[in-house]
Amino acid sequence: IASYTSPWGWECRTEPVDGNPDPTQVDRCIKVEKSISPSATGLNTCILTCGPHGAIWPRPTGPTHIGPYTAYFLPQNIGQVTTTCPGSIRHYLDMTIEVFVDNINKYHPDYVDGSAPWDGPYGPEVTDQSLEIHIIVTEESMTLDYNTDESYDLNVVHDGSITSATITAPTFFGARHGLESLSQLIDYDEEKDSLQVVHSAQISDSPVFPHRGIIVDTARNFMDVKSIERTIDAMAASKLNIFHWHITDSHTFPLNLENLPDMVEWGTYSSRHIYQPADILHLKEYALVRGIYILPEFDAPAHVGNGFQWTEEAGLGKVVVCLNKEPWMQFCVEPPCGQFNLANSNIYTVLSSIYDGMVPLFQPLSSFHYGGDEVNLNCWNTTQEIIDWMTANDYGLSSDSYYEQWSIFQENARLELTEANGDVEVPGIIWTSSLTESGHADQYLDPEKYIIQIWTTGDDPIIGELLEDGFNVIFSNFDAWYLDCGYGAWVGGPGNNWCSPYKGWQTVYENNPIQLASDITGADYSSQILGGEAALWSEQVDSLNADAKLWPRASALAERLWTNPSESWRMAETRMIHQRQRLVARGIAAERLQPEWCHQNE
Ligand code: CP6
Repeated sequence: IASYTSPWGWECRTEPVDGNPDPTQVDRCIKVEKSISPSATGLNTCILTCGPHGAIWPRPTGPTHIGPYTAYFLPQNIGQVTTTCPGSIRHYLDMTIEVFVDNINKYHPDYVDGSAPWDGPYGPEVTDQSLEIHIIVTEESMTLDYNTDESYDLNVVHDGSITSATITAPTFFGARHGLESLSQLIDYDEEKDSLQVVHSAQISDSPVFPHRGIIVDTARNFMDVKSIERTIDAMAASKLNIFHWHITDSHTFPLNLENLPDMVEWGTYSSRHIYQPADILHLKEYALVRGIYILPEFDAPAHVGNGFQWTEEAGLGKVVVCLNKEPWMQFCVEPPCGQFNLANSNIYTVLSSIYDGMVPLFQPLSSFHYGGDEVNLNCWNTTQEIIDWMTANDYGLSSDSYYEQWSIFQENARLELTEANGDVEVPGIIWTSSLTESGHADQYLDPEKYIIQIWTTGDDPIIGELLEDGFNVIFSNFDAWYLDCGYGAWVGGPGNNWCSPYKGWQTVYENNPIQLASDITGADYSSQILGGEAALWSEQVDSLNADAKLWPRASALAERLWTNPSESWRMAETRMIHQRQRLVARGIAAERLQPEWCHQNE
């Protein structure tokens, strides 16, 4: 059972419910006890100052000291804010400071639509206090990629009436994380109807993994722009930095590309289920201000379908085969089936137009996701046009012949994307598939060019093979980091609605990529592990339930990837419960973790 005493005398512990034979398996409560008396000059607040890491999520990785006292202040008494930085990024720092101020206003329980009623009445212990913020950034770059230094130092001091917070970071991204941590040293105080901020803190912090993401699917069901903004807000609250956007699939193509208006004309559920170019540009900027890169995915050569029907009338022939082919189980893992028609060289005309349309919306690209998962050879080798083409070109008809053609498609896709990106090569990401298995990955894929995203379980030997072949990898194990229950919940047919086992935040938290890799290989491949992503496939998700599916479980992922703790989830439980409350304060409908009684019974 987790129990620790902070240096200043707070005892924070979790307790089993009396009499339960297995106390580790029940909902437990957080008891926080005060063992020293409040000082005359400050108030003691365990929630902000409990334990060595206060309420900061994810837990900082460097030396951290958080003092025992807090000072009241009102958001309108944020005094001086200074930024010392290259001129080109001041605009972004200003915007991220605005987000910070909005976030701390949101701690007020009566916050609505951009404002909170700070109406007091307040005594001098509140009104005489102010908060000053100083931010120092040295680098000019606004690009978030695997070389970006996201570290920051945060120093908070108090002189009697002014609490002064100084954030020093090499990059904008580090500074933003520093502000995030500062916002987590602040909370609402019920009794004074005021904010309070920790008196003194010194934090040095930087992430263990550079790739800390969520993959969101908007093809099976549409997510509106507001719900994507909320997802980005919640990611920022946990210092996640990659919004991997699985925009399209065989079901729909909801992205309106100016050079290819036919795609949405044919490929969306309705005219209301479309992302306009302006939506993408808005979200890209919205994410950047919050320290997040939007990683676009165009999944191919499988997982394509609706949207491409226009090509026949346009004289380009059939670009997708097997669309709606039945019985679908023989040709894909989930209906409607659909794969690019290898026999039609116009697939490259269309593919390069898609990339030409996408790149300007998502640029500057730090990386690109090609999908590449779940190709079903049976679709290709039962399609007469493809059989004829394979035969006419002497490619052969064996499985290996099809793998060879698939790998050529992948190489062509990479070349087209690079050309669309002004001949600038970016790291390509692909899902694990039969093309990334031993005997294929080493033959067909260059570890200098591709990062492999692993979605099978953490004990899959493919992980060891890929690492030994020199690939950099991203973990998304479906037994720990798939938060949707997946198509598995319904693909077995009507009446099959299991979601078992449900992955609690503890399961998410305990999934440790470095540990899994070393269990498989017996070696240390941590330098090839870039990080991980939680997946929210959208067969059973839309704008209304995405929040609760993602949060706070994706926050557990965030601490695994930022901190990579060696302690169990038990040591994180107090902070996790507070992080969930923080998400709720910020407007995220995060899932409840325990009864309110547990707080009120303190
Ligand atoms: N869609 C796409 C999916 C899945 C994948 N790719 C998926 C596979 C298995 C489970 C859940 C989702 N729905 N395009 C696999 C990467 Cl359990």
